[in-house]
Amino acid sequence: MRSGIVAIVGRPNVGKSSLLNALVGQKVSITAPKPQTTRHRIQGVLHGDNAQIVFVDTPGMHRAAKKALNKAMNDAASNSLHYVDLALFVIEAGRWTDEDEAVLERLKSVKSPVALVINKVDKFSDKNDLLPLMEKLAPLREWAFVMPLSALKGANVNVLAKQLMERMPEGPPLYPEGQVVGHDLSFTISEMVREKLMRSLAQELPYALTVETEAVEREGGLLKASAIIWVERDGQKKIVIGEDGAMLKRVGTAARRELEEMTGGKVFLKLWVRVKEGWTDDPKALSRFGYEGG
Ligand SMILES: Nc1nc2c(ncn2[C@@H]2O[C@H](COP(=O)(O)OP(=O)(O)OP(=O)(O)O)[C@@H](O)[C@H]2O)c(=O)[nH]1
Ligand SMILES: [Mg+2]
Repeated sequence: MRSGIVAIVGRPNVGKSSLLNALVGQKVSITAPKPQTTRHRIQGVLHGDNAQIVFVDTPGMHRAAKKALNKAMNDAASNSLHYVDLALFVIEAGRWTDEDEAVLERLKSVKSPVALVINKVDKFSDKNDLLPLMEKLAPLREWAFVMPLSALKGANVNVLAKQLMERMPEGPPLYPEGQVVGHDLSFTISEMVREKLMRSLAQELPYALTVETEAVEREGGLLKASAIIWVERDGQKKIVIGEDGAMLKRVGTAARRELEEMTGGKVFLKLWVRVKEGWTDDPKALSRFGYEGG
């Protein structure tokens, strides 16, 4: 039996969470077209015949670390690199930015092997167009391997999984058989609501909110949950609620539907919006909301 831990790191929006979900075959980590979607370390487990891999999805490492929340996110990503058997450095095909460069720099102090994953290759119909970037990156450090793939289309994801399984050290499974998700239902509910908010709200507003699941209880086949959407200002609260509550209703319905699909049963989800001024830069509030190092 082989088992190990693989961290998935990179700048925001390159598709790290999409890759985790593709690797383990179910949605463990939320995704959105906006950068800085993931805010915590998220574990998802791949069970093979003779191997188990615990993947750790991480927040995109970013520069504008002005607020305590940004620092907590960058720390969560950075801290995931201790004690891993391998790190996957994910970049986007055809795009190399200063933020990628900064992640590469951060990886210099990592002792475990690092593999380069070039995601979103589906955006290139002619795969020869990928070669210049691959040639540029190959000599930048020693790579365990270089793997072009598409997390979205599933291209090469199984090849990556196989490569990784062969590289894991011998050892007993870290998770019980069949368990794919590393976190509890409360966290899943908060994240699902936050994903729908990330996808529905324009511009900066998603960065001013967090979701806290207040209560979860099962009543027969029914799952009853309530969650608070915390924002920083009254004006933001109005936008999240929307005209006649339309936005909140849309977000709640979308989150409920997906939770029902996930649990296979009926879900009742109640959402509230509250204001906590300056929570994104307040270590005490961050700690209460479950952020790294808060
Ligand atoms: N075309 C294409 N889009 C992709 C692929 N993988 C991810 N995406 C899209 O890229 C966007 C970002 O994906 P995420 O998985 O949320 O990216 P992330 O790296 O986890 O982002 P952060 O959590 O913000 O750091 C989403 O709109 C995805 O649908 C891919 O292989 N091809
Ligand atoms: Mg993510």
